[in-house]
Amino acid sequence: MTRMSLDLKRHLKDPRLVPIAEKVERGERLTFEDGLLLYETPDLSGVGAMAHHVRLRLHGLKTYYVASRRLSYTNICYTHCQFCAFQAKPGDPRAYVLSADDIIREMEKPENHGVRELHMVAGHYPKLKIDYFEDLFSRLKARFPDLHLKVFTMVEMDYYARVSGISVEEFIDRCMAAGLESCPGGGAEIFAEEIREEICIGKKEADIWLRVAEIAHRKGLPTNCTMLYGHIEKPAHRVDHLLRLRELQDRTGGFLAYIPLAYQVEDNELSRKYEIHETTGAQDLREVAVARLLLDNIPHIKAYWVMITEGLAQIGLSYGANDMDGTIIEETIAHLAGAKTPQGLTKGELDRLIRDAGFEPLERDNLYQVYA
Ligand code: V47
Repeated sequence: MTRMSLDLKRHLKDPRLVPIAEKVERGERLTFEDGLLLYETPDLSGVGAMAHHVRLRLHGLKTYYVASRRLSYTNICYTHCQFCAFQAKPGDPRAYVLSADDIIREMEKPENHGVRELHMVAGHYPKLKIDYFEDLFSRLKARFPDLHLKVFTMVEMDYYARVSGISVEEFIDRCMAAGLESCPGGGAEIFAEEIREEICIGKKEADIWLRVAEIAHRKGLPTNCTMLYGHIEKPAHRVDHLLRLRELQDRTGGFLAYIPLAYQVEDNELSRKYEIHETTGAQDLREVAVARLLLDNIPHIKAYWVMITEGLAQIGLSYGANDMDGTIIEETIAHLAGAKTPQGLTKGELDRLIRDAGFEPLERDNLYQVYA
């Protein structure tokens, strides 16, 4: 037994965690049952200590963030996700679609100078077809050659390929040729079918998300992955979700980062139908830690300050997270559903949050190369 292993076990209050700690120290893979116990144990700080051990082994104190801008080209959506407060139906006074000119004009504004990553996800609107995206990406790249284009959930790519009458493979090839460089991790929600039937009528098949991610990875298009937690799902659904991500990553290696998404309860059908409370700080920290422990093959775990608050994201850095996401500038999906955090943070603010928590802040690009 190494000295490190003695140290790690000293942090455990629940003796049932000892075999898991031994596996963590040996770098051994955790099982479905281990995952359930990590959710069930009252020993949150023990789970956190194990996750921190892995975080230190992988990244030391290094903690990344990116100068990013969020934007949604449309909020019109024909899919019915019960948890979403962002979508608008055609005819709704809030409904909008942005043209390529609108988006370029937006990115030219002084507040967007210095942005290195443009992160776009949006509604499922059948009037947008492949030529809209090819035109948008090629014009953005012509105007801002160094801007990284991180666009589409896996479900969006499936949808827009279908409405364009082409295969997902062709859709990805053409978007990549026009400038698409990576994809965000949204839209995965919870893979378990019985939960999807309740929370995302219209995108019931989890396999679509996983199948498109696999195609993207095989084409050299890196993506992130997420899980929406804190609604009607149970721990077994969360473990199942994480292990399905791990299994795909074993085969492709294409996931860069995992982001646990805390369900925001306001102004959506799901919280009108069920009595659902906001996630607690303990729940949020446990999600970060369990992910770090189960997802042994995904390099980066984000503490997403928008959904769990800046303060908790700082603590999340000691529970397994090594990435604070980014500056964002204007966030709508979480804020329309009740998030009380700022719309964006400056690089200086992110730097201070990370440093104050005892970690080393590093500005990265989308592929985790650090800017000097
Ligand atoms: O796709 C929608 C989810 C996602 C709610 O890849 C909700 O770097 C909580 O994907 N409460 C958008 N979640 C956010 C997202 C993301 C965030 C940060 C980083 C990255 C990344 C990706 O949020 C949506 C959907 O899955 N969502 N409504 C809600 N009420």
